[in-house]
Amino acid sequence: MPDTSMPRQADPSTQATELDALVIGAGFAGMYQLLCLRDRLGLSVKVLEAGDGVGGTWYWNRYPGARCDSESHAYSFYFSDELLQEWEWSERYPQQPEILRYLNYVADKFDLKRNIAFNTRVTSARYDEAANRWHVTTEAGDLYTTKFLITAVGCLSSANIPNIPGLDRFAGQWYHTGQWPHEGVDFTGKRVGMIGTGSTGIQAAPVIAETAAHLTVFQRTANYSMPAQNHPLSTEFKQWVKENTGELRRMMQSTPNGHPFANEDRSAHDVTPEQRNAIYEKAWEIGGLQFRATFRDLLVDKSANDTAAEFIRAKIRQIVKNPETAAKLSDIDHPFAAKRPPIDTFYFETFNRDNVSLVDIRANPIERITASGIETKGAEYPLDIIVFATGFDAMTGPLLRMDIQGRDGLALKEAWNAGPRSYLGLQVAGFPNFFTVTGPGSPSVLCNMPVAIEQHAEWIANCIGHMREHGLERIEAKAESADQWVDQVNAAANATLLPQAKHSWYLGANVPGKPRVFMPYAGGMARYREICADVAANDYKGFTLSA
Ligand code: N01
Repeated sequence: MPDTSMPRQADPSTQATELDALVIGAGFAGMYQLLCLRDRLGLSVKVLEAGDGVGGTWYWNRYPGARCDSESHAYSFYFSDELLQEWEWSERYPQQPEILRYLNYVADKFDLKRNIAFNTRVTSARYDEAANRWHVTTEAGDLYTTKFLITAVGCLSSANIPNIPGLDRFAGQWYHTGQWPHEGVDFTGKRVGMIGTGSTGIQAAPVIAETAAHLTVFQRTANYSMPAQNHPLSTEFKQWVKENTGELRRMMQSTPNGHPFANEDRSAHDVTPEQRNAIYEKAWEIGGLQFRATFRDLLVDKSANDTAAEFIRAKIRQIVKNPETAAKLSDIDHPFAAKRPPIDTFYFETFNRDNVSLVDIRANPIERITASGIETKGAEYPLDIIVFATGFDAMTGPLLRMDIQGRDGLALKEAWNAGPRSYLGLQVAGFPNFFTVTGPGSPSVLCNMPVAIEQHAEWIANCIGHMREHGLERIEAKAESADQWVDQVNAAANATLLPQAKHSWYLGANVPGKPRVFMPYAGGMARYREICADVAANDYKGFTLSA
């Protein structure tokens, strides 16, 4: 269960470690940022990582069924041809243990671990203007000072555990999927309650149901999901990937979502209903996120979107045998893909099992947790284990849980009290020499993450390289550039149906009290890449650089 102990205070006599760059987090982002800064620029770099191994999201999210929804050959680093030739994925969608093995392989191959301090959680970072240095403190009281501070803390790493009255009195076990015990959880013969039906809950339910005596799924918002159609990869496919890495890289860098497939250039209204149905049927058979790419207007035209939404609702009603359960599962209140679309392996089929039931907590909300289970309006559910698949305080949560203070003691929490304001999702005005890899305002979670991460880490390294070449010591986003960028982020979101999902974590709507701001940049990764390149080519316009 989560550790809620207080951080220790820094001992003022502790000697600070001096660095050129300090990176927080050792997932995909922190590892590659380290490599770029250490091996390409020759900087002294340290990565501080709270876990006892590399992996970031894949280190923490060990829940049953955890699997990536990008295809394995795309969910890879593309910076090293040698690595691409060496590594072979076993399945179309890689499972968490395989991704963790991959990241350890990368860390060992590039000798990254020697510059990573594990079990080291950063608690605060303060900018000292006179010295142009950041002072970073860890939970254990270690001190670092660094010229550049780079967060690579992930977008989905701050667990959202709902404040349901009575949880402290629950006599059974409870877990959040994003803080899953390394030794696993034995569900055999247990009555399990799972709250949450996002990508995580949808992946976990079928696996938990295999061993639990009974699984009760507590659903607040019904969700779309498409079959992953996962399968082992053939030798021929693995060979094809190795022979086509250049083309795959080019494609992923030129598509809006960073996947190696393009959106079809046709409207859902260009075809007859029969043709459309056949297209959806084929995409359903292929499985995965390609379903979203069947027509170019699914995310921008509600009537086009309705055709996909209704196809999936009909599939749910077809798969789920109990009509009442099918009705609850298909009563979806938002456009298809306006929330991140989950992909699953037999999620809806799971509700045909005798040991699985669904509770609609929109109609009958959870009132409390008792010593013996969950009480909703009008019913009691005795449980041995509660699984919170309730998601994350996304994008801003991992940054704001650290005490980050920029120029004149400005706290990031204060700067962002009405929602995140960042230039390109890379830098915040008032926080010199501070970069956020895949920060709010960048495409990040709307993109295949390794593609977004490689672009950010390289951009940041190139920027620091440029500063060194030109004798520049400080870079800071201008406030007006951040304001204009926030307007562009809002405009990009408003040109789509994405803001119509009222309960989405893209909007911060899943965390009570969080400002409702659409956080990721929805203008597409390819467009964003061009904007960032243009900024760099024009003397880092929008930033103030000084010697
Ligand atoms: O989290 P979520 P997630 N009472 O926020 C419910 C990535 N990911 O961990 O919709 C009751 O999507 C909440 O209900 P509602 C991926 O980007 C990727 O599932 O707010 N219920 C919702 O049903 C994904 O989008 C992969 O009404 C509460 C659920 O909990 C992101 O992570 C796999 C509640 C949370 O869904 C997050 O996914 C897994 C409350 N108080 C995750 N609070 C792959 O690569 C929340 N909920 C495949």
